[in-house]
Amino acid sequence: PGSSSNEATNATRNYNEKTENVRVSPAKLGSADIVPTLAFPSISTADFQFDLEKASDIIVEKAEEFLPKLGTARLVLVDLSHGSKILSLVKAKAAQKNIDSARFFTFVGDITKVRSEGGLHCNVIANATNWRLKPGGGGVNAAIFKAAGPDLEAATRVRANTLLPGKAVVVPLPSTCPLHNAEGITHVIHVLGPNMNPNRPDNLNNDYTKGCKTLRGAYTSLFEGFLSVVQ
Ligand code: AR6
Repeated sequence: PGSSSNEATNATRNYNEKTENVRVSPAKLGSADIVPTLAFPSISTADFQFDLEKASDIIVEKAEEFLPKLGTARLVLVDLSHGSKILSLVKAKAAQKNIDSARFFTFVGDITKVRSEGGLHCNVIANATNWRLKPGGGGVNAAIFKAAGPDLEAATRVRANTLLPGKAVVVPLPSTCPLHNAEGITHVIHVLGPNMNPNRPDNLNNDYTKGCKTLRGAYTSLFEGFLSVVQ
């Protein structure tokens, strides 16, 4: 087996045995060996204060729906710490449904450094953004715009200036972008999730009927966007 299957085995081990992430030297990963992989954060569950139980049901439901359409491509939910509640909920629910843990798994680390620091090559990453698609603001949006440098803002503007809740926009990264040349990320998919935080725009006032519909829409748009990159 080539190095990409070692990588998959390591990541699966991480999923199954709850061990620390196993590192694979990026130098060992030739681009021909790479399995198309989307790393995505849990949309709306931190700054936007969306309920974790409901969000984890939706993540698992949508992953299960899209895996058969994605060929060999993988979906990886990423969060910063081993104590992440959303990662444990999703792990447990995915295991209950017998979803293939080599193609859908969780990963602990900074989404802007999954290859260089985590040894997992993801060619596409998702961003939980804001309606203006602007850098900063905190959370994963600030981290991704910072790591990508000004190239990402410019590339985003070519595609869209604003985003509606429940929608996603696929942005190809120029090869000069540090996320592209240092991490091997060719596309960022910005996603706007539903907001339950009264201090942020478009607060849904705890309306989880609307909120769940919008979060489902957000993951549908995200995974369709990834599918369009993979095909
Ligand atoms: N790597 C991986 N996961 C991360 C990282 C990172 N570097 N940083 C945060 N997370 P959030 P939201 C996880 O708040 O709830 C922004 O300011 C985090 O632990 O980033 O959709 C935007 O501009 C959580 O699991 O996004 C919007 O205004 C997940 O990423 C607003 O926040 C999402 O947390 C969007 O809020």
